[in-house]
Amino acid sequence: MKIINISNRLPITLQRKEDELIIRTSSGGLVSAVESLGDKKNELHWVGVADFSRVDWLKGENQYKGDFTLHPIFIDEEKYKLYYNGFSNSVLWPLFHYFPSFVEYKKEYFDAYLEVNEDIAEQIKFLIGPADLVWIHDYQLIPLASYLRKLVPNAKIGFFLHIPFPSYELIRILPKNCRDILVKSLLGADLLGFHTFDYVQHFATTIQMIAGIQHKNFHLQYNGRLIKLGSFPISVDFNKFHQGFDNSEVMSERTKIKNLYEGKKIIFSVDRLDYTKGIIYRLKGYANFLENNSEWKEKVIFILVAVPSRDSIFKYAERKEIIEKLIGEINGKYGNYKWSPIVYQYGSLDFIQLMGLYTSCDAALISPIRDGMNLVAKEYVASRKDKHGVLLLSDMTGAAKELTEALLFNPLDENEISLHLAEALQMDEKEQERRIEIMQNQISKNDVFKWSDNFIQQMKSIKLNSGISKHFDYSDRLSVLEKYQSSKRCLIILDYDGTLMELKSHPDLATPGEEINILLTKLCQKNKNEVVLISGRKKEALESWFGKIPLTLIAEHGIFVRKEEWENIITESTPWKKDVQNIMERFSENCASSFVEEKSSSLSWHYRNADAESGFAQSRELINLLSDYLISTNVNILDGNKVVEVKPVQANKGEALKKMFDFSQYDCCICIGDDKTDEDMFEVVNHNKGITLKVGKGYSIAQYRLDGVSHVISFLNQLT
Ligand code: ADQ
Repeated sequence: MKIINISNRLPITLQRKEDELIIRTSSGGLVSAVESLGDKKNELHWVGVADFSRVDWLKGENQYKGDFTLHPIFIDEEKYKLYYNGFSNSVLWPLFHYFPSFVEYKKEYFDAYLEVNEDIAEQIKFLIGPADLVWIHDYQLIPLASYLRKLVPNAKIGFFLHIPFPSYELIRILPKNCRDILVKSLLGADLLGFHTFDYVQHFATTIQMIAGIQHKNFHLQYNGRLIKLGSFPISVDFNKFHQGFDNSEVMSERTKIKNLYEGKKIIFSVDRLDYTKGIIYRLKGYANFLENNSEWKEKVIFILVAVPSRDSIFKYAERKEIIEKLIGEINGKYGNYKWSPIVYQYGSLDFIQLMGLYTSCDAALISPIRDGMNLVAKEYVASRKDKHGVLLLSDMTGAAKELTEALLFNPLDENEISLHLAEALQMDEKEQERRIEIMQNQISKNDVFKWSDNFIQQMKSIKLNSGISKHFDYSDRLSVLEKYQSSKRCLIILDYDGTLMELKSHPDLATPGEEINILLTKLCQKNKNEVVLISGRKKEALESWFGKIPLTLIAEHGIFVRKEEWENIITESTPWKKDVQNIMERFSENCASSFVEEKSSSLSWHYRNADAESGFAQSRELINLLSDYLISTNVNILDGNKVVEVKPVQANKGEALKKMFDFSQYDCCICIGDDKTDEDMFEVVNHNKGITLKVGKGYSIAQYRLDGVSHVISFLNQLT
């Protein structure tokens, strides 16, 4: 089996020095995490865009001795700029980090972005075998899964987003065509991973608002496939940073730093120079601290290291200027010729230097305005084998969800930063130890190897063709008929609309004809049969159509049941109904040809006859509004096929069947339905070893699939 890792960058750099080519392997957490997945059974491959020429690669590739088979993708330089600096980093990056005013959308950026993703898919499609796992990383490659899905329909594909997935309100800022393509194309994957549950939740809401797809336990059904959403908080190589404390070079670096700043407390921060990292507010917070705590004059030093990043993009270059000016101002205002309160380095650190700083500082000040996770925070905690030091962490980072023993703060609040700095510098050692220990426990148990292993295990458990019920062919029909004939008691459960009757433009038009009445009557005449008709319809409709046939009737998705007399099996009150009806009526007024259907315990807003686009748009607004309005009520908002339905949670076809029937009394059970709500009864019937049949297309957990209503009728006729 191959694990094919795909990210924007390869895990190497290849540089030409005069006539010589030098390959260096990268040593970040992601690289080691993926490396750790390799063994005799798993071949490791890495696909990424080359930042070197094809000629250099051909000359230099055999110098690479790492664990991956590398597949550089060569892309025209101009197109790459539009894809990378353009759409990826001037649209997606700011938008997903809640900087909408920094977004510079251009159509040519988006076009290039799609083209590069399509190119990558074309170039690697031959690589993917039936047993292989494809793991795509990050926002530069959002559309890749769907391009690959078209080319290799059975590929097992996972996608992990390293940055936040923002609220739908941000996503809707993008032009409609662009946001629809982006979000739907993620559904080409089988597994979608995010750092935190917030991001998972945001994605789930977005996909419902954009594509009308509702999740069930964070599983989505799309194009006949099941897609799983999950939270996989990335982490660091805990042991590398923890054991690094005792590395002799790190020890000597630490001693040097401590000697250099003897008698002073050290505050440290390190990040890429990026506007999302909150460096300006961090500096202002520190200035506020100096202003209000003059006793710390000459007794504290802030070492701020920023690594150059995307500096050809204006917003980044601009930020650098502002930051450097501010540092000058703070040093000028608070410092003197013997002491600069800020020591600034614009450049990279190697591992020894980074560890030297992590392990010699008294506090790490990490203040992103938004950050998907933030690994610096976890590295810092892991490195403190001495259990000293204080972590000050922005509560806008993914890491803040796990590192709750940090001093958490709002990164935009200079005053809070200042107060926390004062607290950190005075914190006694016992308290430091207590906090660090709890956080180290958390990180060591959930290190980056566990992260990658979890993701891959989840991918391995993806069942191909799940949700694709088997076509009910001649031999299946025969074996079901045989089972039916040899049975002593048979429970036959039938949905109505879309199963026994074609869907009509208005519910009132779907009156059953003579043929159905005769068929149902015949089925009931066989003594061994118990025939159940289960529907979302009102009891009055079922009674008027089928009242004379000795069926068990279940109306309103299980609220009312008629064996002999009608009975209300769910007696929950519905105090929300009047208000929901008013809301729905308002939507009907605004959306021509839509209408409200009222049932005893539920309400539906139908937009089947409305203009498709505005009907859908209005339905999103309605769902949004109802979700807020009904937040602590015991109801389900069902995003159905051109209908939004509000019903009590207990009104569920599966639950009704469980309540009404003891399945062990039957040696045969046949259940047929077409709609999302029928999946609840399929679940119960499958569990009780019955036979389930889905009518029409779409995801289903039913065992078999029938093409349409006429096939249902012909099969039922065979039973009689
Ligand atoms: P980044 O935005 O790059 O990552 P982060 O998670 O903090 O942010 O990772 C930065 C890495 O670079 C750390 O390993 C750190 O040690 C290193 N680093 C930073 N400054 C450095 C310097 N001056 N010299 C040397 N090394 C330096 C993106 C997302 C994050 C997410 C990660 C992983 O934005 O939210 O946590 O991916 O998914």
